[in-house]
Amino acid sequence: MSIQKSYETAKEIYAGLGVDTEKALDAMNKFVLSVHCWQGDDVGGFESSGASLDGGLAATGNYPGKARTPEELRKDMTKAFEFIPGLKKANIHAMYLESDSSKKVDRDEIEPKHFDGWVNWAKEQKIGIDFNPTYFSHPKASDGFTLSSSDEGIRQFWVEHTKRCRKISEYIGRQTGVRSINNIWIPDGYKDFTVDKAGPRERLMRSLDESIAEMLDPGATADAVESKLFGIGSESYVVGSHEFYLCYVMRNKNLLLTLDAGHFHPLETISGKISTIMMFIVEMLLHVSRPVRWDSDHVVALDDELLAICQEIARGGYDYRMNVALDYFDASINRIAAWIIGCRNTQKAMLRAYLEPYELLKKAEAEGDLTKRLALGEELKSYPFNSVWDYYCEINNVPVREKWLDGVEKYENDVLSKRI
Ligand code: RNT
Ligand code: ZN
Repeated sequence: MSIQKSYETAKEIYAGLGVDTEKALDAMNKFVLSVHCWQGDDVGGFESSGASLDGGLAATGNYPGKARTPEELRKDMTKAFEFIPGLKKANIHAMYLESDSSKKVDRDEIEPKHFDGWVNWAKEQKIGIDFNPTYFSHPKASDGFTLSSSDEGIRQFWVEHTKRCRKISEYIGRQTGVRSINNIWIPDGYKDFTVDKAGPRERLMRSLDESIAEMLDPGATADAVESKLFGIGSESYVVGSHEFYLCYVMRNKNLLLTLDAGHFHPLETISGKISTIMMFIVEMLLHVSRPVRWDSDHVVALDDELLAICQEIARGGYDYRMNVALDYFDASINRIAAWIIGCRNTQKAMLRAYLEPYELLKKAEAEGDLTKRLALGEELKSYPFNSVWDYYCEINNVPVREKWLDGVEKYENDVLSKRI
């Protein structure tokens, strides 16, 4: 059966529950996914400092063909984008700067011009760019403390970095015409029993206050803060905890709160937090990731938690108050495929969420018909969502089902395998 025909059938079946598939497709046309550049080079960056990945992060695997230069990374992302439908942004880090000077540009020296390569590429791609200061893989982060450091010189160094990143994000937003979110995540914490838990948090608060004091163009940039429960080497105490940033955002209403799916207790889900937090804050950023036993940053799979996250977004009707980014890095498989799988899964989950007969389910729940709520919810799982997804891919001119894999294999043979 043709894709068009099976879509028409699916449309009819969903209409039986009062679901308008065209409306779901319209919603998908507005859904923007921020794609993290760091999947393409195992969070390496281009500072040529020789520093290896730290800050409690680890990319495992040694699949050949990782991007070694900004050109290669952008080329790889462009390739991945060929197979990902819908609106996209690119999410980059300060460590992905480009400088033509022979002298190394340190983190407290970076300027907007160091990101013109990305800006020009984004203009070609007609996409926006999100930004992240980089507080890891640097000698001044080697003792595990940055914005909360008790060494005043080091603390100031990272405050300066943060200020510069905010300006860069504003510049990017103005250049691309799409607001750029500047997401702040620091690795600060202790491996073992910590006595003074307040001190580092007081310093982090001071550093953030200093960093965000200058009001920037809200049309071009916004700041987000990302918490974490633990990292490798900070198992016992993390300065920037969920409670810390939750409270900080409550006090600084123009900040976004970032929830990373891998940054909580393994049995704790971010889907369960969204409806509460969105009642109290203006805007949220999600880092969609897949923790396996720990914050392992596995490629996002179409699993129950991803569906639950997307359902919360669709049910909440948050529109422009919710921003969705991906955050994972798997070096054990083809990196282009890793991007495509995670992106397409997130979009599939979003489409499935938009195809939910929310009003019907809500009504059953409100009327106390919990049998119907469960029955419908379960039957929905075998509704022909796939026909709508295939159709969505087709009208967006990207390969349907696994056909994208051929394109990735070709790229691996022609391009990636030559990188030795
Ligand atoms: C780390 C955070 C952070 C990073 C990226 C590279 O645990 O999730 O978002 O993964 O900034
Ligand atoms: Zn994250």
